[in-house]
Amino acid sequence: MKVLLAALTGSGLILSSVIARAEEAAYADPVESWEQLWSTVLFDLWIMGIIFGALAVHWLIKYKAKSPDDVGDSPSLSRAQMWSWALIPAFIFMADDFYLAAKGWTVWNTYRNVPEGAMEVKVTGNMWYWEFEYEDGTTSSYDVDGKEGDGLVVPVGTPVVLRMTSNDVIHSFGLTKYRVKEDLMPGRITYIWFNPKEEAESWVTCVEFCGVLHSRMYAPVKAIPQPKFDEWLQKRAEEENA
Ligand SMILES: [Cu+2]
Repeated sequence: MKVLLAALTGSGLILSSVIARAEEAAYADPVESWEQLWSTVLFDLWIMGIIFGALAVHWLIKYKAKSPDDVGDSPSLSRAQMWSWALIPAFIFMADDFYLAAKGWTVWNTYRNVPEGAMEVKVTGNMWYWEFEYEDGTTSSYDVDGKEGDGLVVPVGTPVVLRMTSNDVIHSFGLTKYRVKEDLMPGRITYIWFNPKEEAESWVTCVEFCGVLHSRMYAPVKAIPQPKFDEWLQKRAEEENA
C-alpha cells in the first residue's frame, strides 16, 4: 500500500509540474504553438510505442513455451502489487493526457488572443470568392477564372487579424501555411490572426463545403516586405478611385 501511495503522490507531483510548465510557455504565434503541440504528441507516441514494443518483445521471448506441453505458471501478486499494476500505468497515462490537454489550451490561447498592433483586414465570404477590405477601405480579391487580382496581401513582420463574415452561406477560411482556420457565417463576425514572419506566397482555400463551385473558392495570400506592401496598397487605392 505504501508503494501505491508513493506512486500516486509521485505521479500527482509530476502532473502538476508539467501542467505548470505548459502554462508558463508563451508562444509567439499559432504556427509555433501548433508545431510544438504536434511534435510533443508525436514524441509521446514514440516513447509509449517504444516502451510497449520493447516490453512485448521482452515478455514474448521470456515466456516462450519451452516445449509443446509447457503450461507455465504466474507469480502470485499481493493486493498492493495488483493495484499498483493497474493504477500506476493509468496515472502515468492520465498525467500525459493532462499535459497534452494543458498544451492544447496554450495553443488555443495563442489562437484566440490577438496581439496588440495587429493589422486588421475584413474578410467577406461569397459564393464563391473572397473579398478583402483594408483599414483604409481599399479592397482586394481574386478572380479564379481570369487568375486576376492579388488576393490577400499582407506586410511581413506585422500580425494580421481577419474579421470575417459571410454574405450567403457558411464558408471557412483555411490558411494551412499559418495553421489557422475559422468559419464565416452570415450575420456574425468571427476572427483569426496569423503572423507572417517572412516573405511567402501561400493560398487560402474554403474548407467548408458551400456549393457547386466550393473547390474553386481560393485566393493567393502574399506576405511581402512593408515598403512593397505600402506601395501595393496605395496603388490599389488609386486603381479603385480611378
Ligand atoms: Cu466555401
